[in-house]
Amino acid sequence: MKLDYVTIFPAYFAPLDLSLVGKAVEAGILNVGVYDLRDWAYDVHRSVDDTPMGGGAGMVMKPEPWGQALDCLLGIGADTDTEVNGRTCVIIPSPSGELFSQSTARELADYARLIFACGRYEGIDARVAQYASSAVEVRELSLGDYVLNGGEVAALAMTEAIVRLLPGFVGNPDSLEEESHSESMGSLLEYPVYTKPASWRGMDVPEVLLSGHHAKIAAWRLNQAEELTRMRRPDLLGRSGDSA
Ligand code: JET
Repeated sequence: MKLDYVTIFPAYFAPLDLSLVGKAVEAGILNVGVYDLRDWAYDVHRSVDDTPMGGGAGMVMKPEPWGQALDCLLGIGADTDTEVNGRTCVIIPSPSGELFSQSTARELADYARLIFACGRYEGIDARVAQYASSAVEVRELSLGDYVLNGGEVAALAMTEAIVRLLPGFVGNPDSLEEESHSESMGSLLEYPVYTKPASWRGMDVPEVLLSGHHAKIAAWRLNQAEELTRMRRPDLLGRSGDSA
């Protein structure tokens, strides 16, 4: 998979060299490119923003640098073979996007190439998404109902959710199966987990976990997961397994 990030703050993506993404790059299953939008801003001040048409507060990202950046990354108008075999999706993190979820991560893990367009200020001129969607799939995606200063942190979060699903990634394949929001857990949150010591600062690990009785342990975990979900995320109950 190829992951590209277009941003006015390339330094935000330094963490990609660490952790799981860095390991995936080393393992050769991932290729990462970080691009400074200003490299495609050709006026003297290399400006990327302008006042909103129709008035209002704040600034809007100009379409021209984004158009140049996308043409370049998608190989439009060039005699190069930069188009990757398989599907490409341009992802625009946005508080106005559709909600990003585990099922979105699973869908995106099947693409050959993802291009994250990280907006700032009041957003990117709406014609940019319209233009890109004539060439490739475009998805505006939101992490949740809150506002960030730009798409960078959201792009990193989505990246981590997607990359850990790539084949040949996480060491223990079972660890992907039982966690919250995975298929096999339905739409339940993960049950509480414990490790040694059996007693710590006056608190004991639930006795059933020391019993070695696998059926009882499974029943206890399911009950805990249901209880936790009822308390913290009642919105998840009564949903089918693939929606979380
Ligand atoms: C976000 C993502 O805040 C979030 O995304 C970053 C952001 C901030 C400001 C503007 C912006 O523009 C996007 C755009 O899309 C067409 O113009 C993006 C909150 N939850 N998830």
